Amino acid sequence: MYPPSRKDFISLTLSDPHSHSYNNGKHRRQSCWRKWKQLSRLQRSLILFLLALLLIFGLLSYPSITKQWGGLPEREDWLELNDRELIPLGVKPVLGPDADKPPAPVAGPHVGDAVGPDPVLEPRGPNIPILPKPPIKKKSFQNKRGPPSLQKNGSISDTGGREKQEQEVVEDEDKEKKIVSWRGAMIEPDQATELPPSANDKEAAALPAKPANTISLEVSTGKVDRLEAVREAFRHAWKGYKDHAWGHDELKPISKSFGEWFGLGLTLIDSLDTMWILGLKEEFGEARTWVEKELSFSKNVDVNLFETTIRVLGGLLSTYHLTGDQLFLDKAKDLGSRLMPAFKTPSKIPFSDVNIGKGTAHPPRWTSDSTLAEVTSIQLEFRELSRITQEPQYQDVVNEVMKLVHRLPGKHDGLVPMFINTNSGQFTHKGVFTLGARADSYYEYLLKQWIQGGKTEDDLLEDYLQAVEGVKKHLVKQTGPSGLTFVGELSHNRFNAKMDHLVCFLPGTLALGAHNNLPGDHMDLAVQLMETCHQMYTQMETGLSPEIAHFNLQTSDGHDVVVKPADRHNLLRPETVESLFYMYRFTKDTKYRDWGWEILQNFNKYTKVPGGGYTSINNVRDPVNPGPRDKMESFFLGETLKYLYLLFSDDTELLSLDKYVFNTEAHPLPIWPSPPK
Ligand code: DMJ
Repeated sequence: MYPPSRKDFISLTLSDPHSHSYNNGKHRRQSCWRKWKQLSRLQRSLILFLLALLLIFGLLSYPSITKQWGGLPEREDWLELNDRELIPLGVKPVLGPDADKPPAPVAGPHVGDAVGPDPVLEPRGPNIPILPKPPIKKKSFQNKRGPPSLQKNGSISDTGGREKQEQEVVEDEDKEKKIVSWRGAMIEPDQATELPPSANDKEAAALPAKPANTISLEVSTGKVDRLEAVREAFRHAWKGYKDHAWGHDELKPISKSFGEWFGLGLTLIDSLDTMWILGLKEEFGEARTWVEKELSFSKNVDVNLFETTIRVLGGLLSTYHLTGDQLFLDKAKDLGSRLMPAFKTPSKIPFSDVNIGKGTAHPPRWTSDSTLAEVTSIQLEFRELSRITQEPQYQDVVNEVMKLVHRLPGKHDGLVPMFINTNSGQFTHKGVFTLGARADSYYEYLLKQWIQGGKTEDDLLEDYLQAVEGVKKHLVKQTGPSGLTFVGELSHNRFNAKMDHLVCFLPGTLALGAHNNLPGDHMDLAVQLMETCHQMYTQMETGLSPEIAHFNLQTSDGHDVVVKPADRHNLLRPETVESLFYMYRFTKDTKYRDWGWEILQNFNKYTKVPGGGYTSINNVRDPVNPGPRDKMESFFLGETLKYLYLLFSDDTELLSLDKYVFNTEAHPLPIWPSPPK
């Protein structure tokens, strides 16, 4: 049930059916006065005192109440709110003499004739957040990575040379309300994001602002060492983490502080295998020392089963496989056993949260449901833990979940609802189907478990194939203006042309399936969706994708992609570069590399923080003031930079997709050898 809207609330308060006539009002006022006079002086003083108190509280709380009202749609963003204001693509910031004029009307299904002023254009404080990058300290790099089988001599670079001078984000935007998004994207209110002005700031402020699309990006493979550019980005991110958040979960790069989620050094563990793959030995060495000396799971803390499994358990297992270092396996075993209480539920569908110190587990405070993607995307890691330790209990509990979901009624041509109840083991909130938040990695893990296990588990394959058919039948549509293929959502038989950036994992997964001999039309769909995910970046003024895009189904002229104000943020997510990596590996079409290269450059331009770290931003439509959010998600190092590196690497034996399967946090796990016949 939605909370009442501000309009409803006001009309409820003001409209009293018994007070419409003037006379009635007059009589009521007179009788009120008589009653007031009958009260004792003490009673009257008390009432007046209370009224004064109420007035003061009302005045004090007014700004926060209005802010909360403003924030309601964001909190509900997966729940299909259709009344948000939309920003059509192509409406660019108007600078210069036309700045005062309203933007031209834009046609499209979500935008009426009279489009109000673009919220992006609202006046803000001083702009120009971009500064020239300080000179880069060149580091010598030893090209050795991975276990002996992965270590190669010789150049792994595309080319020599250096990246063009980058520019960085240094200034904060207006602060936004707290919203909760998905998968590690707990978006907090911006904190202390303003940096002290420096001489450089002043210099930069004098520069004219350039929208992203006027800056020519270096897309040729001939001039730039793209692999070194990824390493440089990683070193920069790591420097911020090391200087200000060492051993903590996440860096807040603007305020030069840290955020704690589970208190497990999330960024450090998520980054371990990336450092190994990128050949950053020094950084890897210091992180290993921290794992050895400081990392302890014996602490009274509630962790989210899914997030801890994909990031920490997955990170430890993958690092163990790459390095052969027993330390990481010991830590993985310790953590795995501490997560097991989550599965002690009446239905065997695990609870979302576990206290790894106390050995207790519970669902979220407000429900006994678990999220479907969460309970079905921990299998690769638990199954691998069992294989490597020869202790079957981990595999048993997660296989049980898959078996239950496999035979559960309530699917729609293979599509699953977003929630499942831990008591009854039944789907709840039925009728809403998405490939985005809360369901995404269910589909990904069907295919990947099948591949991990040597393509023998038929139920997994059957569910995957059926789901892809369901996606094609119910969720895939084309935009009116240019025929872009996208995956929308279904809500009680009503189609919603909305696609989360999270869905951009799908081209990669479909391509992986086709590579494993699944139907060829999966690859056709992958190619089309990859194009759409690319467009979600290129059609934005910063060249970075919003968190959610809406698509125009009308066969009129107009824009294909529409972004609502609440969805304009970018959290440094990996899904598009992940899919670009798969697409390049399987097609060798260099356009995919060029697309990834553009994304890296735009991350450098709009999200790189001087001194160290990258930050999520508030507004991909505003290249002048993208609005740093002061948070670097662990998956930026764990996934985004890793996939970019693998995309640019010519070494296809570096994590061959016939030998490894990547978990949903980009941690490679081995495909199991087939049992001897
Ligand atoms: C990561 O934690 C994983 O990729 C997950 O599957 C989805 N969300 C984030 C990245 O966007």
